[in-house]
Amino acid sequence: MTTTMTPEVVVGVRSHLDVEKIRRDFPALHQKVYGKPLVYLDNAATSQKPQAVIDAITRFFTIENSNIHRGVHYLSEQATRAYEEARVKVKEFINAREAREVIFCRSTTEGVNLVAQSFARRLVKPGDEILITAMEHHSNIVPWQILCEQTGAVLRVAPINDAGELLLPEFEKLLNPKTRLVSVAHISNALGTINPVEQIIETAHRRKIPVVIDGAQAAPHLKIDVQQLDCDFYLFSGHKMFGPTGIGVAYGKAHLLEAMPPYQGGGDMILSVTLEKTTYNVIPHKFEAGTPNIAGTIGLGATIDYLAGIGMENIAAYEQELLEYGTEKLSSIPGLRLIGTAKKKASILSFVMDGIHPHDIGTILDREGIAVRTGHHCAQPVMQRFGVPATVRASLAFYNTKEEIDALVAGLLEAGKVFG
Ligand code: 7TS
Repeated sequence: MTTTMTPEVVVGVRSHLDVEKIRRDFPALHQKVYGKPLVYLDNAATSQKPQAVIDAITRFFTIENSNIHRGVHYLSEQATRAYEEARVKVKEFINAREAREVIFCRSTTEGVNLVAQSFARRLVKPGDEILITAMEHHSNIVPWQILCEQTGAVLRVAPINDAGELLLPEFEKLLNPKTRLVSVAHISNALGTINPVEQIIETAHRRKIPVVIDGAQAAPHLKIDVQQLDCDFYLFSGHKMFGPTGIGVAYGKAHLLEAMPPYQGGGDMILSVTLEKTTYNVIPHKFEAGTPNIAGTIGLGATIDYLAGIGMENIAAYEQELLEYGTEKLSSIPGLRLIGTAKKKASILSFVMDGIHPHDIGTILDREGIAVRTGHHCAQPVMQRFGVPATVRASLAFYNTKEEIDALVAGLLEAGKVFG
């Protein structure tokens, strides 16, 4: 079956990105694999890093390396300053009200677990409900299942349609006096769907239900404004937005974070400790036990500087152009079916081809130097919803080009010939 649907262009303006110039900032893009130029289309798994970020991390370990918040010596002061400057950069990047609402953690995954254990666990009683959607990544399913096992709460799931869009009326029907919390992805990693998070948040807030947004796939593609969204928590990972691995952000409204118990105990999260009693530090430090990922945090700050220099609106506009182009080209391939055809989509192209297993397609593309992800994308319930064991996923970033999409199409036509 051939799908002819073209996603609506979310940003109507044409982009003005100098993609060739941008590509020069990313050293990993300029290598050959199996003698072919690398075509990196696995950005939803993790993205490549600009030289400015690599340099910031190298500079930290070369010159500033020291622990933070504890030394009076020069290097420790320099490292502390750089670490806390990164927090201010994140605050500005997501337009949080205050820098202390930015908690540095390991990743989106750790952020969801933090919110589940530190915020939600105290809220729920047996029979209470947590509401998610049918398009969540395992990171936004399993921590809630663990919470339900611990507390006797029940996980409810709002359904999606065949295009991979959330059914808002069904979602609203599932909100009831037992609903204690809603947690949804801003953008689905397996389908590309951009969820109407403003509406979701408003609908839940009318019933005084707090909302957690999994922003792992949104932070690299969209301008995030947590004040405008009015979400209670917003979670994302540095490594998917061209920054380092091992560093993530858990944004939370200050009054909620202040009322929450610590997630982990250890150094730096305390004001005073006796063997009888410990007094916890103020936010954000209460949630940053132990020596954090200092280099990663400083690298994330450099990432935000880099992205700000390009402009998230420009990135979004260019990626919509790529998405439109890619959707049209892929739709013309005989036997190819796109999984995820929402009207509002980010630059993720998930698909299956008649008679060819996704892993075989991935292997053939790999030999052409084209990196895609094949499998369930840590979203097995999405695969079950669409009745496929796996998909091939090409996920595009602002350094990708139409020529790279042409290379993907050529690789897929080749796979069709080999297996067809
Ligand atoms: N939420 C979403 C929507 C994601 O796409 C991912 C990772 C996560 C949470 C977890 O992020 P982490 O940084 O904590 O691992 N998604 C993917 C992916 O699509 N392919 O590899 C990882």
